Formats: sequence, structure tokens, C-alpha cells
Amino acid sequence: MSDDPRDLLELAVRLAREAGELARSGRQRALAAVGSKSSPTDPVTELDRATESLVRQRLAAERPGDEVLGEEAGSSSGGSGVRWVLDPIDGTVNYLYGLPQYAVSLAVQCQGRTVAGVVRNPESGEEWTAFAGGGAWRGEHRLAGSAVSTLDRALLGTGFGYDSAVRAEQAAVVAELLPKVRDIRRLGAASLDLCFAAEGRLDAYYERGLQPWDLAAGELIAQEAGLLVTGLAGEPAGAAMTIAAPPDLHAVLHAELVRLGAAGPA
Ligand code: LIP
Repeated sequence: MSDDPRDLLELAVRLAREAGELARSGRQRALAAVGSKSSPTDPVTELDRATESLVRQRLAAERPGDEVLGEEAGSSSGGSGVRWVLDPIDGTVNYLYGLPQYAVSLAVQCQGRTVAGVVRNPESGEEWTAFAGGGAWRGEHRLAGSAVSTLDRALLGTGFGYDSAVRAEQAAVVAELLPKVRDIRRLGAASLDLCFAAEGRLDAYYERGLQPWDLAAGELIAQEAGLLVTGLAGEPAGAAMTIAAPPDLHAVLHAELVRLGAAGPA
């Protein structure tokens, strides 16, 4: 078993493709049995679980000592120092509604550092990849992020949680930002939002409430495209806040999000 980031990425891509095809082809089956998690509008389907289970089975066979952290089944034990971080269907609401904006997001961490990641949209076939030091790519296209450096020209991506009280706080932040930016896009899958920022389809992205599986692969892809990916006030990107933007735009967006208290009450 090779721990070379290139080899780990190759396996991650292979698994994301197989898992993505299972999710895409099984959508009608998913609609027949939709459950919920943190709130009635936070769905989980049989295909979320089946897609995660497929990846876990493949990894158990090919890399038996590795840990897996997945959105649906949590963390499994490991001992190799390698951890796979998986969102089997990121953008589950879009998936349920037939909106072609969802992804398999799979990252690989060695000793706690993300070294490889893939985000794949099974509907479009678009696939964003990165390994540490290797740059960020969509297929053969190298990613470099946006050249926009001021808020008034920025197309911002963001998202909202499932808890209504948090959504009210998030809405207040958006209400303050909207007059100051080019426009806002809420596309519904954090991993894709991070890849869009890496590619310059969004000038920047921010969101409060991301989970490790939403973030891990897209964070590396955005970083390898030259973006800063952080939290607020020196914190790393994570549940409190994630900001992904080119350095100059990151500075002004960060300052505004700090001013607005966008991470919510301490
Ligand atoms: C989704 C995130 C998205 C967020 C949604 C949801 P899920 O993840 O990718 O950024 O705004 O509320 O959390 O639940 O579809 O895996």
C-alpha cells in the first residue's frame, strides 16, 4: 500500500466515480425512502448510506488499516495514520429535488494533513482534484481562482444551515452583504462551492456550519488553486466559519464577516 499522495488520489478518484454512479443511477430508489437527521429538512436517503457503505467496503479491502470518517456512519478505527473523509452525497436536498448540483467529496489525510482530494458531480461528470503540491485541476484544466479583489465586484457563494434560529442569523449577514457585493449564489453543496471558488466560477465562498466531510476535499482543491481557506480571526476553516477566496478578496471579505459577527454567538 502506497501512501504517495498521487497514488492515494488515484484511488480516491476511482472510488468517487464508482460511488457517484451508484448515487446517480439509484436516485429513484432514494426517493422511496427519505429520512431526516438534524431537522425535518435535513434529509438522508438509502443512497447516502449505500454510497458511503460502498466506499467503506472498497477501502476495507484495499487499505484495511485506514480510518474512514463519513457523514452517515461516523468514524471507523484505523492504525495506519491515513484517514479518508467522505461526504457520499454532498447537496442531498438538490439530489432529492433533481437539481444536478450534488457531489461525492472524498479527501485523504496523512497524520491529520489533507494530502489528496476529489470532488465529483455525477450528473455533469465534472471532477475536481488536487494532491498536496500538485496544483488543482478540473480534468486537464488547471485552476487559479478569481482575479476579483474588491467586494463590490465579487460574486459570493454561501449556504445556510438546517436550524431555523441559525438560518435567521445567517440571513441577517447576507442582508448586510448583498448591497455591497456583485451578487450572491446559494448553490447547495459546499464541496462544489469550494471547487467553483477554486476555478473562479465564484469569486469567493463563505459558510458557517460546515462539517469536516463537506470541507476536506474542497479545501485542499481551493488551496492548491492559490486561495486562502480560513476561519475567522486566525482560526482554521471549520464549523464556525469557512472563507475561501484569493488573498486580496479574502482580506476584505474576512474583515466584513468579522464586523458582522458572521460566525454567530461565541
Ligand atoms: C450541505 C452543504 C451545504 C449547506 C447545506 C448542507 P449536505 O450538505 O454542502 O453547503 O449549505 O445546508 O449542509 O447536508 O447536503 O451533505
